[in-house]
Amino acid sequence: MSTATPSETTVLGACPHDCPDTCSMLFKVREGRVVGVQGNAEHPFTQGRLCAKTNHYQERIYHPDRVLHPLRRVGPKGEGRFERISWDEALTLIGERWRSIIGQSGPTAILPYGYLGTQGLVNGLTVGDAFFNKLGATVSERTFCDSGASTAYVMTVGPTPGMDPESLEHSRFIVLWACNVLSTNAHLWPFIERARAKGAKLIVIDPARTQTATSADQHIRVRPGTDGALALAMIHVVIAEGLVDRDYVRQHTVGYDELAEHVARYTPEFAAAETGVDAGVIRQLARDYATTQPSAIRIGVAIERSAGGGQLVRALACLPALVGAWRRPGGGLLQLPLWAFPVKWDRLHRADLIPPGTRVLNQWRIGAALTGEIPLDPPIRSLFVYNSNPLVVAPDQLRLKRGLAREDLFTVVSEHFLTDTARYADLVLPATTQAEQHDLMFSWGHLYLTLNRPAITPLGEAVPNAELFRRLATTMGIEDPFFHRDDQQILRESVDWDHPSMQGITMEMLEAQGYARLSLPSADTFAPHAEGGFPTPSGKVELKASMAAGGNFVLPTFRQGSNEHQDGTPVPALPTYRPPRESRSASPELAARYPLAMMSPKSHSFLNSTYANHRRQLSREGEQKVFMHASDADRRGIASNDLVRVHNDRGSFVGVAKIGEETMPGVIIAPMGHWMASSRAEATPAAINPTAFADLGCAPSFSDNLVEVSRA
Ligand SMILES: Nc1nc2c(c(=O)[nH]1)N[C@H]1C(S)=C(S)[C@@H](COP(=O)(O)OP(=O)(O)OC[C@H]3O[C@@H](n4cnc5c(=O)[nH]c(N)nc54)[C@H](O)[C@@H]3O)O[C@H]1N2
Ligand SMILES: Nc1nc2c(c(=O)[nH]1)N[C@H]1C(S)=C(S)[C@@H](COP(=O)(O)OP(=O)(O)OC[C@H]3O[C@@H](n4cnc5c(=O)[nH]c(N)nc54)[C@H](O)[C@@H]3O)O[C@H]1N2
Ligand SMILES: [Mo]
Repeated sequence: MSTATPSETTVLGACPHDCPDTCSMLFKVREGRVVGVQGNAEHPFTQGRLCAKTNHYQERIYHPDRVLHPLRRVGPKGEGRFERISWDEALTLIGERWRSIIGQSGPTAILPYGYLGTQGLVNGLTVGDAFFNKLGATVSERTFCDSGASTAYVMTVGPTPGMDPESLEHSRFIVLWACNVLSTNAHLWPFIERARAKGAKLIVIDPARTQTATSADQHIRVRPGTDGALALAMIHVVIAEGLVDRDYVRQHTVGYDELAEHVARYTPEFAAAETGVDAGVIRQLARDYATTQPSAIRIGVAIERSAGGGQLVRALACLPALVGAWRRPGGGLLQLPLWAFPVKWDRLHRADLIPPGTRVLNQWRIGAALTGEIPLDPPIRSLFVYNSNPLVVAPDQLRLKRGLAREDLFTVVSEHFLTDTARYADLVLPATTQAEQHDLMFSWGHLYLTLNRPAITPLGEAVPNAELFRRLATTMGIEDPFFHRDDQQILRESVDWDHPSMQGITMEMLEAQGYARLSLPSADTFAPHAEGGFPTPSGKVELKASMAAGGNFVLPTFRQGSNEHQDGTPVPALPTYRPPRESRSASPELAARYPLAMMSPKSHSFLNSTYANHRRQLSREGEQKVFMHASDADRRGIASNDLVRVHNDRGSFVGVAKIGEETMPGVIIAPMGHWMASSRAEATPAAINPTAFADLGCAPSFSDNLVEVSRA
């Protein structure tokens, strides 16, 4: 803690959010109160800036609607009427209900549901896993985010950090593919700009004309979910025109000959018909990408969200090896630098405690699981939600709402606010914000560990998630000291401090400086695969993937345990185009009824559904928008600012039409994040999103979604 003025102190913190940037955040504290926050100017990635979401983080801490005490429902489910009770009463109630449910139905009748409300190693993704595994609850499979792309990436290049994001500054040709950097990864932008100042060209591939796209040198608009055809046509051109780095391919890849034969069919003309991109543009893109070295591809999480999303990422992971982009700093593929962090995931989630044979339920299926449409024996009798707002982030909203309304379902939600989901709870438990808790953050967008120190004492009776699970362990009579470790102990035991990439990094140094770069070469010299050395079974880039032989699987990072749950679905060993499941070519009958493709990307001012109840962010975002192209709007007699109903067989929601060039013909965009409670007709895009998985890693398929729009 360093003193700024006699009355004001600055506490080194870290942004808690599920975002690649994981900013080093300074809390300004006066008389025990956070009076402001700011980005840490010393942090090489944060560079003194926060974002539209977190610039006023103190407004979240002291928001008048914050839940600060345990609450018990007094009205009907969903109405949101609660009375204050004590922690003792709340825990006693949970203990009684769970013991009775376990006695009658067994522990799998309890379903945990958590995601990334906060991202730290102490209070984040895995905070409840050990407890629920010990209890024997149903295992919640979490494939919300990047599970498909990660599976494809690991199948091709292995779990490598890949490019250092900061080394983008040395790139000469940068492709942002399904990635809205200026909104979702804003602190990467300065590195891109530095590269451009040195002459680099920036290409954005996105159906939407985002701010990122308008800031680029070239914007290539593809129909959602057809990118696989484009990527494979790029490989086709690179090979057909002799632009392959033969030396690199010979030394560091396997399966080249088979790939070359396989992609013969994916001509630019084929891709043009699928994507809507001119064949000449595709040829030029491939040539420039291959010949302007070092070239870099940055993929967004949105890349995976269609039936062929996994195979698309397979193709994209092949490209840098084919053109030798990995040879130099600034070349290669940027996916999740998360792979660089030596986190001891097994010590966090303790999959070893899962009783053999325990059932697994994917989080996308929660609606159908709660309503019984997925037959479960025993049925789910209790739901425990933390770090997540499933009513807004999971698909199948209407079914989930029905499931949550079940009188016999005992639902507990740990939250900052009475979210849509929390309104259906029997008990709501108050959670601390980042200013009130201790944590250590990895990042999935840069190579720094960041420590968050508590700036203030918890408000009201709020507790950090880690404390919540210590209390629950006591309630359920779990005495094993593992479940009663304090935050410092958890924090120390979550990282492999002896790992080479932790050399020179100590807790003391983190406490003094707030962050530390992993012990890796500097971004100016970091070219991890200049000499190959890929962490795949063959040690090479697997253009033909040996891991495909095992069928579809979910990486342990997204599902506790290992790959024993491979479902045997055949996975092509060579990257293969698959059109969107909901498209004219794959489902003509559906496309006749629902001719428009919908995407629901991130909102600029919200973080998923977080901040969608803050006046500042809500007034900036406005109400739910539905972007349409004029050609689609005219045909339907829709004018800008008309209320429109977006619908398909799964459901509907209402939004305000915005007509213009933000989107392309045939595609509508409904940004995600608004709460049901503040939406018209109490529904959001989640009401019509599909529950179908993408081809790899059980990823969502939100960009593979046909709809119709009419005036409301
Ligand atoms: N402001 C803000 N920042 C965030 C978040 C947030 O909610 N708000 N969420 C955080 C999280 S959890 C994540 S996972 C990341 C996500 O980061 P991104 O992946 O960058 O986010 P999205 O907005 O979902 O999608 C990016 C772009 O992909 C486009 N897109 C969608 N489908 C396709 C497709 O099939 N092909 C192509 N070529 N483009 C497509 C969309 O139009 C969108 O402009 O952002 C993180 N950062
Ligand atoms: N339509 C559509 N749906 C999507 C996506 C999309 O692009 N489009 N993106 C998907 C992706 S990539 C992701 S990552 C998921 C995100 O899904 P979630 O991780 O569920 O995201 P949030 O909506 O931010 O919900 C997090 C909740 O946790 C609460 N919270 C914050 N901190 C704490 C804490 O310390 N303790 C507790 N107990 N609670 C806390 C917040 O108040 C918030 O309500 O959504 C997925 N769903
Ligand atoms: Mo995400």
